[in-house]
Amino acid sequence: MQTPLRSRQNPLIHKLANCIEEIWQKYLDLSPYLVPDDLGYVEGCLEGERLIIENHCYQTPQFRKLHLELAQLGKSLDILHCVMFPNPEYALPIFGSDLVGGRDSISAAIADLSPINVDRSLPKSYYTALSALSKPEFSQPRALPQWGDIFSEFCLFVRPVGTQEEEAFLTQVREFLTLHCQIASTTNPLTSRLEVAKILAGQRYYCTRQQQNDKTRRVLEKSFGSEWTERYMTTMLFDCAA
Ligand code: BLA
Repeated sequence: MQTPLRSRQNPLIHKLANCIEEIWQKYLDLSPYLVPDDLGYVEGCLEGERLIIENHCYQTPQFRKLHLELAQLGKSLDILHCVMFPNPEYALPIFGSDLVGGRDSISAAIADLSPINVDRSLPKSYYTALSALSKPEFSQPRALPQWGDIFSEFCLFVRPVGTQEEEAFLTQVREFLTLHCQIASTTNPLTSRLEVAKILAGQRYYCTRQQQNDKTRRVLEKSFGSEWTERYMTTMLFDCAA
């Protein structure tokens, strides 16, 4: 068997991948999530370098899909992508994280608990818990792109410089994830169909915004072409619940 992709990736990606899975296993009641046959492990190479993608998916009572994706483009680019899609019966924010970089350093590290209700505010329990976290300083904060209006005021988006900032990023994501899993596990489902419809609309908006990330699209298109990429971005990365 091949060695797992993460052991050949940037060390921060390897650590965050392990951290995410540990927290999921510790706090949530995981069951398997069936990934379409041809999308669990994919390799593509149209022009230039080879892109390898490894998908890890689960579901739980509160989350219709927990998605951790690891990807590697040639020797130059390592990627971690993670999204936790709540079941629409639960008024929970969407946890998302993306790490992008080379073997030696990470250029983009982002993590957020993104609100999906109409007024784009987080549930009070989240707001209180997130406000109580210490806010580490990073020397190179990054500005959100235009489509980034989905992110919360607690969104962390930086280029982490050096091991200390990398550890600070990891710690912050661990705290986001821990409080998210703890709050989600004690949240009751909605009973009103109207409320559920509103959640679905919010999740759909989140997905359409994420699908506008041209940087992701370009990497995928180079190895797999535009048709495959469109299918992948709308069914695997950011599929909107029906
Ligand atoms: C940025 N995402 C990027 C970049 C690349 C990718 C190459 C540019 C890195 C940089 O600016 O330094 C590529 N990301 C990918 C690919 C996949 C991926 C190919 O996940 C999957 C196979 N993106 C997400 C999620 C979030 C996210 C869940 O998938 C946030 C929760 C955010 N990625 C995100 C943002 C940027 C980014 C905000 C910066 C975009 C910009 O500056 O224009």
